[in-house]
Amino acid sequence: MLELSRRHLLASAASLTAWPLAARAANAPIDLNVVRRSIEVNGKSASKFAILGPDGKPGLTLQPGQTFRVNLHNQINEPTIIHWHGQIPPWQQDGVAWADLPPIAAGASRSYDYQPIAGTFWMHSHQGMQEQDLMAAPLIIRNAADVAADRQDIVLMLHDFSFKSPQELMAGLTKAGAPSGGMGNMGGMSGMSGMGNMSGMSGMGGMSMDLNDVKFDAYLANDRTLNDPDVVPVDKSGQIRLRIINGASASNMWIDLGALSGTLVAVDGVGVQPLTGSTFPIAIAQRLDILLTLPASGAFPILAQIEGLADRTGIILATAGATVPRISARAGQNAPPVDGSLETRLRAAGGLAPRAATRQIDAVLSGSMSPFSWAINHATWPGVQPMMVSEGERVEINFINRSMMSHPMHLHGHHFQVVKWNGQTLAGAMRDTVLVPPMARVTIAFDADHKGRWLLHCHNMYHQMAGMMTVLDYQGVPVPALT
Ligand SMILES: [Cu+2]
Repeated sequence: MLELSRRHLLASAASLTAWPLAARAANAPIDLNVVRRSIEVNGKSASKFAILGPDGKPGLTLQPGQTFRVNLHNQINEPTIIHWHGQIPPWQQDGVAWADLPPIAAGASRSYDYQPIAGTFWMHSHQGMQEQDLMAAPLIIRNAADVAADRQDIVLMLHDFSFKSPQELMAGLTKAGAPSGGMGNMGGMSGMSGMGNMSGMSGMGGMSMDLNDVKFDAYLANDRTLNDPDVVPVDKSGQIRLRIINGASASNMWIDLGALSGTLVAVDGVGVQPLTGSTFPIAIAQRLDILLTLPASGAFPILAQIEGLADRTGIILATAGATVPRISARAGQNAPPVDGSLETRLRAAGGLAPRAATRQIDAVLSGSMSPFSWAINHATWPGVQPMMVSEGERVEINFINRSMMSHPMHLHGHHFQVVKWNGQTLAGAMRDTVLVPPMARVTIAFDADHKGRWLLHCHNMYHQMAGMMTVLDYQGVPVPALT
């Protein structure tokens, strides 16, 4: 067995039982490279980042039984660190820099070695605002069932894109009242998209709901726009597992399967009870695994439209010889805000064991667009009071959103269950990121069984940068000071 080449194993792929053995035998470290690259978007070139796998393409796919044994090489001229979003490594390997655990210096490398969790995950920079400059990529961990299924795996990685630097975009937001590049769509539901739209969506105490912070130049699906989309070859009547990742820094979206109907089987890499549909919301940093059965031959656009806007992106699945339609990057009308319509219908495939919470923690989400300031429990990073838990506890965090914007809240190092939504009790999805709508109250529960220090933050990168981040600490774990 030890002598068998990987090629040989793949050739005898029918011998599925060989996988775990192969993993134990081989599993040499895998090289991941953080690089600067030039990318062409709508005919214009831009210098952005990428995380390249051993095949030279963005992202990494591990086969069943493979350990996450990675040598991460920083090949850019500034420090970086990559977070394995949704995975649960030892906390020191989580891809977050601390006072005594600095980021990876330019030209340096760092090694990682942990048992990965199967599913659709992703990886992105947790350093500065590099994530907005496309330092984000798929991290797919396949399991034995994926290998056994006669099903094509297709990854749809979504991004929001600007030719401007994230620093310029952030400056546009923090300069009070500045119209440049920032202060986008306030309301968005009125049919007028773009800057300074203050109408629509009132009815919440006369206040207006804020949707899009930043006005982007384009939205990418697998690094391309609908003007030159990724056309993925598929089989006639093919079976597909679509792995959708919202890697955008500040854009919630709606997935539109068009004429197809899909079965949602997992969110954030974790199984849910199957749910059939053709449109699904996906908040920043979330993932959707959707099973598709193609009717026969043809071309099948899979689109993602930005909430509050007409802008959209997507890929096209096409059987051999099918005519690929040209699809406008603007839809006929603006998309509604991403809301709880999916979340409240989701049920975990295997949720937490029934148990009363032994610790309740409130997390008040507050802030505004003008001045641009966002906080958790009225504190901004790093001037925060750590949330403390003890190993073995059942913890509930109550997100209480007192702002007019939704916040995709991400907890590192745990999968939590959505158990309450505006007072309604749920046996909801297991997730790592939940969208808390404006003025909503959402409760998540998790078992405190991964000792360490873990970030809890809004995954809207501009909110996070404005300070909407805190930390969950376990009693008895020695941790560095926050500043
Ligand atoms: Cu936020």
